[in-house]
Amino acid sequence: MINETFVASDPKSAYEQAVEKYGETVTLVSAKQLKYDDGMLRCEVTISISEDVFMQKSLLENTWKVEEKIKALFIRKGISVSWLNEVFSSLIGTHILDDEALLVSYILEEIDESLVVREERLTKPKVMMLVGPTGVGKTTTIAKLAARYAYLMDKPYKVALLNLDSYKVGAFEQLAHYADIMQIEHLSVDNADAFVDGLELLDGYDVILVDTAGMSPYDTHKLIKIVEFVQADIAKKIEVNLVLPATVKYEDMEDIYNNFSFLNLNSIIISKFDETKHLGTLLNFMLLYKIPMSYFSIGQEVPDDLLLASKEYLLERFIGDLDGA
Ligand SMILES: Nc1nc2c(ncn2[C@@H]2O[C@H](COP(=O)(O)OP(=O)(O)O)[C@@H](O)[C@H]2O)c(=O)[nH]1
Ligand SMILES: [Mg+2]
Repeated sequence: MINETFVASDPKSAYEQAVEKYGETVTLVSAKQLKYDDGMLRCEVTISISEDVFMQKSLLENTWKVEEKIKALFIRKGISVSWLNEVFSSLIGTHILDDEALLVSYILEEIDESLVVREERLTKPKVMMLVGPTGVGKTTTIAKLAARYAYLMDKPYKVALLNLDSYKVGAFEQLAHYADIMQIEHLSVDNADAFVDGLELLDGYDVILVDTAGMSPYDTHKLIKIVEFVQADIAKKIEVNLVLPATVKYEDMEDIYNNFSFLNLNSIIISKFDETKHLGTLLNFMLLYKIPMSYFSIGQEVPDDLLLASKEYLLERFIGDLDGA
């Protein structure tokens, strides 16, 4: 048998605490009233229980504590309760639930497995269109990608830029400026027919990067116009990449995604990694939507601040934030 003492202002409450913890099988050993150092009178009730009951209870309590603590940590960092509940429910009855370190690494592994990365493929000529709201970094990312493909890969690819960003004053100048520096062919078009002609003109190129009008995800008129481009009758397949900033809140990520998803997105390019150290929201979004990530933009510098999307990078940054919690 094992003894345990419960303290309360009166013996009845102390005994009730014991019953609440171990159930009706407790046996009363002693009850005494004592004056504590703070001058207050308190009752100490000692009970005994069988070793089995004691072990069961403390194991359960430890499990519950670890589980709640770790779940709360991930929730606080932006991971959704429903996703966590699913992971935790697959662990019921395992020892992982009562070991903090093991549990954290199990969750991180689950996150790792749920993320999808799109490999960089340049084996066939392609047209890459970047879409997304204004100011997310489309034009800057196009410039980085152009430099990457033209100059920074194992071999130089023939790169051209095509601009559909005719709405914003100065938009073409921004792209043309980069194109001039890199000595890369560039064109600007403002309707679907000119787009088809433009692509034909650029037929011999390995990669044609298409910059689009920055627009509000609620601007249906402009979105419909983009669809005309995407569905234009051309030989090369158009890959549509949504640029999504790591800095926006979850609801905005959903809005942006939902408003562009009808373009049949091939991948997500995540921008502005450098502007936040909290990546839980983004991670949660990627976990729930399971869209392949292709590139990460980690700053304003062209061409340096661009990385191939990697789970390791994302998780490392996330773990850094968890550790800082
Ligand atoms: N900090 C940071 N700024 C960025 C990043 N990507 C783009 N920007 C900046 O965001 C602003 C808008 O970029 P821009 O490419 O014009 O966005 P667009 O409207 O989507 O074409 C510019 O000041 C860029 O320098 C990034 O990854 N990190
Ligand atoms: Mg732009």
